[in-house]
Amino acid sequence: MDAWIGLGANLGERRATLEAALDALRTLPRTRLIARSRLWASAPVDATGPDYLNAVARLDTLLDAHDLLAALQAIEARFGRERAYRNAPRTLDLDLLLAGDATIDTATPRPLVVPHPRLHERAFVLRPMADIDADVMVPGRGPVRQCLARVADQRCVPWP
Ligand code: PH2
Ligand code: MG
Ligand code: MG
Repeated sequence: MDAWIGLGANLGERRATLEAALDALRTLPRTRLIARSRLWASAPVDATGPDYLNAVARLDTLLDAHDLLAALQAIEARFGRERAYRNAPRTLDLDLLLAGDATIDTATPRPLVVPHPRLHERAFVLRPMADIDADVMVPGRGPVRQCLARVADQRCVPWP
């Protein structure tokens, strides 16, 4: 499966956390990290707190979407992720953005929706995706390049 993961952090040592999380993705079982984006900085969207650093990773994995999500949540927990309230500032957020061309919306065994329901309207996801492949298709939404054209007004800048 061609899996795309969104990484975000707006608390703590954001760059170090994201780099360490990318290393954790590299060591997932039955999985290869085939590409990663640059880091991007943006203001919180639909949320409060410090600015975010975001990145995206592309995985080639034999895990299914549920096992991959469980693995992502285990990594978040390892990095001290707390879930105080929806969209609360966080040390690390790992979102399953795309699972190949699958469309999934289920509550069991754990809540899972792919494509991520808001990815097509968020520059902080689309810009790093475009670092890797601007032509990748978001099921039901079109290529990343086309989604990105509609969010050109959202400030999101490469982090040196
Ligand atoms: N994640 C959110 C809510 N808002 N804003 C930015 N800029 N970056 C994020 O990763 C982010 C957000 C919920 O996960
Ligand atoms: Mg998120
Ligand atoms: Mg999340």
